[in-house]
Amino acid sequence: MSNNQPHKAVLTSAQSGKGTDRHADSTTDESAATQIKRRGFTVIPGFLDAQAVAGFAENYRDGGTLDNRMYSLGMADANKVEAIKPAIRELLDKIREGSGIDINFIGSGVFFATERGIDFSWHQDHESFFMHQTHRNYLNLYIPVIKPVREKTNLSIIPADNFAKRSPVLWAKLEDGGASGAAFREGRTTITDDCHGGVHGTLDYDIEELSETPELAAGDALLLRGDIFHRTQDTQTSRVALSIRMFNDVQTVTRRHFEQSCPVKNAFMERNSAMYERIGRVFADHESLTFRQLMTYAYGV
Ligand SMILES: O=C(O)CCC(=O)C(=O)O
Ligand SMILES: [Fe+2]
Repeated sequence: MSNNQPHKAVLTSAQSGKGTDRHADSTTDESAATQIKRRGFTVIPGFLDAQAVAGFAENYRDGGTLDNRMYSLGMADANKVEAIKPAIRELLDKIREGSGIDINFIGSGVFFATERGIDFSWHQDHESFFMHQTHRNYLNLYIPVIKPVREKTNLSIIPADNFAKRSPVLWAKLEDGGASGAAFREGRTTITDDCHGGVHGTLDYDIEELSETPELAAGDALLLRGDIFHRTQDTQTSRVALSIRMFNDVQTVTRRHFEQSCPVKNAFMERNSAMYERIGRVFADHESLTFRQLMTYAYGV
């Protein structure tokens, strides 16, 4: 997962003219819902006010670390996340109809901090896909809370429409999916399937050519679908982002999917073994169940 590829210059919204800056809505007049559906993301400037930003920044500095040896994530305070849930629900209600994304559960929050070694190359998220088995109805609300420089250390993304326009067949295969990596070497980008092993396909160009980097100030939110490829823009500044995952827990999950494995998935499972062992014990008794049932049986919640 480390970002060992040389980075090409990243297109900013101003350079690309695609309107992904904080005024995207006013310049393109496209609603958040339509943008999520068409492009896979939307930006909400000033989603958190200065006080909430300061509260999460303090929480990061004083807070705990998640027990996951794959990467070091800070843990957000549950009460602080609870306090912003009404605003999140309002946002989800606003996008539900136009995007077709139906979320009924707002999860807990983690912090991605470059000072803790976060520096990810292109990927679709892995662990959420191992757990939920789909990224349909799955969103990442990503909000920098310590952000020294607006144009640096953001999340670079591959908008769905950019991918679909250039490589429609491969994107059709990847849409709603997850647990993929993308690496450019000798003129080709290889997209690996880190759930089943092997590759999903290759691009005969650098995936970087499709990328955009919405520039975020502290408190601005990037709402990103789980199937969208993304990477750390750079690690030149010490940035901390709050990430809250939201999904639909009526989704069915199966033992068959859980048991699919490959070396990359095995590495995740070894380094976050407590969680996968709990989940594995539930699947030992159930061939399929809803995600909500899985959480109830595994954690009693
Ligand atoms: O904060 C970063 O640079 C990476 C974040 C990420 O990969 C995620 O939110 O899934
Ligand atoms: Fe990610």
